[in-house]
Parts: sequence; C-alpha cells; structure tokens
Amino acid sequence: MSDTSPTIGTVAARRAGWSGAAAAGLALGITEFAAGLSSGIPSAISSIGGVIVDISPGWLARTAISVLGTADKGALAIGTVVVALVLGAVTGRVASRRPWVGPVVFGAFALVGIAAQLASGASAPAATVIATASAAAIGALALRLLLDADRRSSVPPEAAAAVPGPDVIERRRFLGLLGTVAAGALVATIAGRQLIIRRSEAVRVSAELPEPEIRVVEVSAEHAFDIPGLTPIVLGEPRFYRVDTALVVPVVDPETWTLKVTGMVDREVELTYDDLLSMPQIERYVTISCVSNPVGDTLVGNAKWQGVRLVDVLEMAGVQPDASQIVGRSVDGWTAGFPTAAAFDGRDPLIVVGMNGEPLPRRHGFPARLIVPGLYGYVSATKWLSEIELTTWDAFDGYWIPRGWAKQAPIKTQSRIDRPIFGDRVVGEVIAAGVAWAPTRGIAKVEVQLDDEPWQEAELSEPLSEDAWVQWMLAIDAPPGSHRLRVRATDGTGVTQTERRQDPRPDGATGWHTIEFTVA
Ligand SMILES: Nc1nc2c(c(=O)[nH]1)N[C@H]1C(S)=C(S)[C@@H](COP(=O)(O)O)O[C@H]1N2
Ligand SMILES: [Mo]
Repeated sequence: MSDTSPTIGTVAARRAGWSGAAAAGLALGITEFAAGLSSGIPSAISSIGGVIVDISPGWLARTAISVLGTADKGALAIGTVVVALVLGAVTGRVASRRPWVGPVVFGAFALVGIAAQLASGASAPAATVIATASAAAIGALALRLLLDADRRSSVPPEAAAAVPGPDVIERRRFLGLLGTVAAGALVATIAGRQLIIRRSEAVRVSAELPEPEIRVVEVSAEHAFDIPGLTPIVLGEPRFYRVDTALVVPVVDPETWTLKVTGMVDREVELTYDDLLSMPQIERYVTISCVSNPVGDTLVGNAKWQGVRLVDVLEMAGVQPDASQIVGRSVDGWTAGFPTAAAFDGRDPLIVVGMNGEPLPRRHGFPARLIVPGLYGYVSATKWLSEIELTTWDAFDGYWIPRGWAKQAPIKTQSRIDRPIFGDRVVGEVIAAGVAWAPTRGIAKVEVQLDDEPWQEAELSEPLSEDAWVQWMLAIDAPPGSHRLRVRATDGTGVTQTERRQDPRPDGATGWHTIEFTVA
C-alpha cells in the first residue's frame, strides 16, 4: 500500500467500510421494497433468516424458538441485516484496493438471496430474480461510485493542512453521496416493511364462523377456581403460547387458499375455505403442549377449538389400508406426521378453523390447522395447513424428526404449580394452585407435598373434557420459614407422573414440578 500513514490508512479504510455497509443496505432495502410492491416477491431478509433457521442444528433452532418464543423472529431479521451490513463493510474495505471484489460479492449476495427467496416459495419467481439481481447491481454500482468519490477526496498527508481546495469539495461530495445511499437504504427498507404489513392487514381474516353442530359446555364456576395467579382454564390471545419456525406469520388469503388431501388415497380431494366452513362443525376443549416445554413452564395451553372432523375429510378421499402415516403440510413447507391410527381411535382430531369462538388467529394457523388430542404439537398441530398427505410411517419424517426429536410423541402427564411462585414470601395462609394435564386420558388425581410431609390430595376443577387440563388447589398449613413444594398428577388410567427428571429432548420432559417459598 502506498498509504503508509496509519491514521490516513485507518480513516480511508473506515470510509470504505461505511461505503460498503451503505451499499449493502441499499441493495437489501431495494429487495425489501420490491417485496412490499409485489406479494409474489418474498422478503429477502425474511427468506435468508428462514434459511438460517432451517439449516441451523435442531437443538439450536429449537432452543432459539422455544426459549425466545416469538421475540427471536425480530431478532433474527435484525441479525440478518446486521450481518449483511458487516459483510458489506468488509467488502467495501477490500474493494477499495481490488475493485473487482465489489461486483463479485454483490453477485454472490444476489445468488444467496434469490436461492433463499425461491426456497421460501416465491409465487412470482421471475420478478423475484429480476428484483434481487437489480438490487445487487444497484448496490455494486453505489459502492463503486462511493469508492470513486472517496478516492477523489483523499489527499496526500502533506497536503492535508493546506487551505480548503478541491479535495474538501470532493470530501463533501463523498459524504453527501454516502448520506444519500444510507438514507435510500433506510427509506426503502422502512417503506417495504410498511407495504408488507399493510398488505397482510388487508387480507380478510375470515367470514363468520358457522354454528357448530356439537357445542361444548360453557365454562362455569365449577370448571375454574377464582384464585389470583392461577392460569385461566381457557387461554386465548395474547397468553396462549406460540411456537413455530415461521419468521413472519404466514398471511394466507382464504379466497385463494385450498386444503388438498393427497398420497395414498382413493381420490384426491381439494377443499376451499368455504367448503370447510360448510361441513359439519364441532367444538372441543383440547390442551396442546410443546414437546420442548420444560417441567413447570408455560408452552402449554387450553382452548376451545372449532372445526371439522379430520375423519370426515379423510373419508371423502378414501384412505388406503396401507397408509400408516398422516402428514400435515403447511403453506410454508413445514411438516408434521402422526400415525393414521390416531385419526380413527376415537380421539377425533380436528381440522380447526376457530379458537375460543373466533376465527383462528393468524399466529395460531389461520385459516386452518390440525389439532390431534394427546400428541405434542410438533408431530401433529400443523398451522397454516395446506395439505394432508397419506403415506407410510417409514416413507416420510416430519420437520423435527431428523433434528433429533422422537417420531412417536404422545403428550406426557404433567402438573404445574402456578402459586406460590418460586421464591415467593407468603404472608398468611398458603393457597397453592396450578394446572395438570394428560390429554385423552384425563386427570384422576393431583397430589401436593410440602417438604417431606405426606402427599396431600388437591381439589380439582370439574374437567372441561378428557383432553383439557384441570386446575387444582390446596390450602397448605405451613409454619413460618422456608419450604419446598412439589406436585404430581395421576392420569385417568391410574399412572402417576414419574419423579425421574428428563430433558424435553427427545420426547418430552418428565419430573415433578418443585418450587421453594417462605412463609413470613
Ligand atoms: N406450520 C407450522 N405449524 C406448526 C409449527 C410450525 O413450526 N409450523 N410448530 C408446531 C409446534 S412445535 C407446536 S408446539 C404448535 C404450537 O401451536 P401454537 O403456536 O398455536 O401454540 O404448533 C405446531 N404447528
Ligand atoms: Mo412444539
């Protein structure tokens, strides 16, 4: 390098870095703006984020998704942008010495972006390719202009102290150009995001839900204790947990959406949203849980679901005798599979269109999802359902199976202490309370143990169904001081939860929820 002065060298490198970051930002902003203009062009930022989720090891994706809940989705998008800007900055520095590097790296960006966008299901592939390739070309051009302007404004060290001359004008020109590119990046990104959000909000969430033919009981006093801190017996938005791999909640237009039944069937069936709504509807209280729910945690919820019996739709298609697995496929390609037997053994899975009397919220799978009582969500509860495929047990593994989770995954009997909470300082009487669930088996008994005292049986709420959790409560006589409290449930078949602690992976956590608290 002719640039031997460390100060000048660093400043020049820094300017080249800013140039690269701004150019990368502009390219990304243009892709986002294109996604805002056309629903057939997926957001490059979201698509790349989605690929990161897909290729990251199962434990990492699972941890990020379950531990961070939904917040990680924004974080992942921001992370994707930050990484792109950093790569842009590095590119700018290198390209200031080797100009050919700029177009090459931006070209590579374009290929990665296009691959991710096409993988996420671009409905306008040609427009997607053109938009992203143009965005990258504009980014490369912006970088070239910035580096040229920067070079013109650079002065040899001995001239730096001279009176303002042409170099200062060039410096202003460079800064002006840098500001313009950065502002363009910001405006394009924000405008694109806004357009994407506005379009998603314009899509009708649903017509009226039809009257169910089979209604469930309304929740009344015997179904739910009125105790502060105890989880409500029916959860809705925003408390019902959400777990999925979708970075952006899929926006499905019910006017064009269809549900296909394919694979080992006598005849393929394709239903529109209106077809589904015109079929006999039933209501059901079902508690669903995430397999990654640690003992005592909240990735579990109970709701009133409305929908069509899965068997009604399967009978339209005619299931072939050898079809041993039912695979639900989402509009975004996510899959979950469960034994065909689970559809016919009386647990009566639903193709759900309603949650707690409202059309299914987007986060929970609008326009339709599967709910299979007694199975963890990752093998059964496909949201944004687009296809039900009949296949054999060995022929296909759902999304999470190759990532180290069990293929057979019935929900384990579990109980949780909601109050007191860990570390509580209780003044006066101790009212312990919580929930317990064993979907399809029901809860026969919940017992609570204070320190090493004998187990005491808690009072249970009247179950809403065999598939729904129950609340439990018990007034505890605890002297002042610190205490340990444990809970265990016995299901309707007489089996009591095991004390043995097991991590969620591969088929669900076990162990007794245990807390510590003090009495004042
Ligand atoms: N399309 C799709 N459906 C999905 C998932 C997903 O990642 N994508 N995750 C499943 C998992 S792991 C669980 S636990 C449940 C959670 O449903 P909820 O978000 O409505 O609580 O959805 C299931 N359905
Ligand atoms: Mo899950």
